[in-house]
Amino acid sequence: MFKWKKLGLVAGLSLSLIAAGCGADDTEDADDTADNGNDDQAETTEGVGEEVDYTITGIEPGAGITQATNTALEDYENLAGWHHEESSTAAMLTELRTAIENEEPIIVAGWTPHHKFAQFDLKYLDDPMESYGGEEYISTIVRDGLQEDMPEAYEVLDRFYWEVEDMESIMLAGQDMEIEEAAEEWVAENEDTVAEWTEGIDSVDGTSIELVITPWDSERASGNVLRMALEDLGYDVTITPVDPQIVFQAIATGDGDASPAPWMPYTHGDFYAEYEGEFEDLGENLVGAKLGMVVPAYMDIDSIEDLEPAD
Ligand code: PBE
Repeated sequence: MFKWKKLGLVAGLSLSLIAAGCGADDTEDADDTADNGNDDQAETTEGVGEEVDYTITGIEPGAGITQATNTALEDYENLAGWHHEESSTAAMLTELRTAIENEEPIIVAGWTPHHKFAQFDLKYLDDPMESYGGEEYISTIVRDGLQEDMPEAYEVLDRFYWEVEDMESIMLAGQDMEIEEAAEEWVAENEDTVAEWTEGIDSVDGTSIELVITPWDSERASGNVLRMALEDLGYDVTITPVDPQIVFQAIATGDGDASPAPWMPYTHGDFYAEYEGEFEDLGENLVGAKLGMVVPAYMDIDSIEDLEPAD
């Protein structure tokens, strides 16, 4: 369908414009028109789609962004016949790095905050259908009753708030060391910020608290920073990484005490809705998060809408 729209535009160009230098493309488009788009040999060869084998390189099946990418494949008619390769964040990052080293095209499921934006020159493709939502925030949720049971921890969790750059700096440092260590360094260098979360709150005597996170570096960063803030007050902190859906289940059932991991309102919105009313939402701990299709900046494509269908 998209192809016909494009051909229509080409046909609408004035002859003088065509004569002025769109020659090479027009020859191929003319061929496509002539064979009704049914001939394999007449496919355009310079399209980004063909170059990336009509594939979006994705991550873990349980991630919110994996759902969003599947939604995009349904929302955009021009992605007909495209394939979403689900794998793991590590595999996606390896493929991204390899592509960039060879200056090859690649389209990945990507998100902010993430260190890949500090390491590589990347851009988000426009998403006019908003298949990936818009701007996201990350929320802190706690189990019902936490305020009564652990008022000191509740207060820290309620105050916990930081910036995209903070989280990203830990993720980046975590490339060369354990993320726990990177978080410890960040805490040492940002005492004032951490003090805003803990100042004036009474200490406790080894009370156990369980933080539930998702298994990505972004939440390993926030989880470990929170762990240190709570340990500073005398808590004995356990961090449990699980899939996004299980985060909500754990907090709703009280198996876990608190989580700084929900990406909202879109990424984990379905899971949130499933357990809504069974946990307490303490609001944003970070704003300016984002998801989408991400490509190296050298690629000559700006919108998901401009990708060509595979069939
Ligand atoms: N992420 C990172 C997760 C949440 C944090 C964007 C990969 C997800 O898609 O669920």
